[in-house]
Amino acid sequence: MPKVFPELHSSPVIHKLPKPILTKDDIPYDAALVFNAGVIKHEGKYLMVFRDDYGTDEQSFSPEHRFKGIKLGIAVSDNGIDGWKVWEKPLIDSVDITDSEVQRFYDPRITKIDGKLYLCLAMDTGHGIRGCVAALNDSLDGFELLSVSVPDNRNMVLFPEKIGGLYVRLERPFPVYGRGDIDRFDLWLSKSPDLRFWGEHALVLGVEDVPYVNDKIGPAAPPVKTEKGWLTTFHAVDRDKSRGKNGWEPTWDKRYSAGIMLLDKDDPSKVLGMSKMPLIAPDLPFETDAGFRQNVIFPGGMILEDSGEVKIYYGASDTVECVATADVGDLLALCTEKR
Ligand code: M1P
Repeated sequence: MPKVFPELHSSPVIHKLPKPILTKDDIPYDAALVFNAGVIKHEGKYLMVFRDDYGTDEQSFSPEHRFKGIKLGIAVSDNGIDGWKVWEKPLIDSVDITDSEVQRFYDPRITKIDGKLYLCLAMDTGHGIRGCVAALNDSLDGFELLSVSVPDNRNMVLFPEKIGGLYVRLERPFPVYGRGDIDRFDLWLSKSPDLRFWGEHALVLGVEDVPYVNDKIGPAAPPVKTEKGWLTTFHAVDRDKSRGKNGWEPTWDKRYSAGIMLLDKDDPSKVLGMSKMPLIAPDLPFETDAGFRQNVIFPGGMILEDSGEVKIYYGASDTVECVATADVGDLLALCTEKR
């Protein structure tokens, strides 16, 4: 495993907005932590599905409170940056889940395929963490689960079109045996004829392939198509001595940054190139020194504008939702440069 880099910085090609774009103060119902959103362009607006999580104290994590009131909410903006209007009613509230096996849905990612909106969700259950693919209702007030993986798997993202006649997703199973004594989770791909049955599983990127990671990686935002191939972010975790606090606990040894790579247009299990250093690292004060769980950058949405600007949406410190921008040419250059 690579040595740990004491400091990581965002790439110079990244322009972070200096303040979060959505926080609990913007939510018209009870909210504590608003983060890890999926974002897409839809009907001329920007549509965000965000996670609104636990309270911030130890009692909220106790077995009797832990999964209560965890919601997925919807927000819409004209420009994808500000003026987010949050819907009065969440898309789902964990208190309304009727299946006693299911505890909560979280970390939504959203993709449009052939004009239809799909969500990928993590689902905590009584028997492990499962990855879901779901069809969002046209009225955006509910979803139908199309497939639910076996445990443990999460961080799924769908490609926005079929490739070679099949739907494709990236995902992050969690192997607990055979990969050493810390997490060591890798990024995988599966294919499906109908979004229900998944197969042809292939390893895309191993944790040891990323020079600034010593713990785990996982898919982040759904890939975007460019003339050179599929551009996609991933979250990348390195562990060291304490890096700030984790909720009410004084220490937290993980740091989450975002990497970027380019996948082959016709065979996205093939990595054509990858930036050797992080694309986005925690480096603003509210990312490093504040928030519920410090030093966490967790992208869930990426939009390529006609102008070549790329908007990357990310949760910071498991507390707020943020956006950064970059030029698509610069992102491609990062993935192909030889350094
Ligand atoms: O707290 C950081 C992140 O931890 C988990 O991410 P993963 O196990 O995929 O690396 C998730 O709970 C995620 O929501 C959270 O932001």
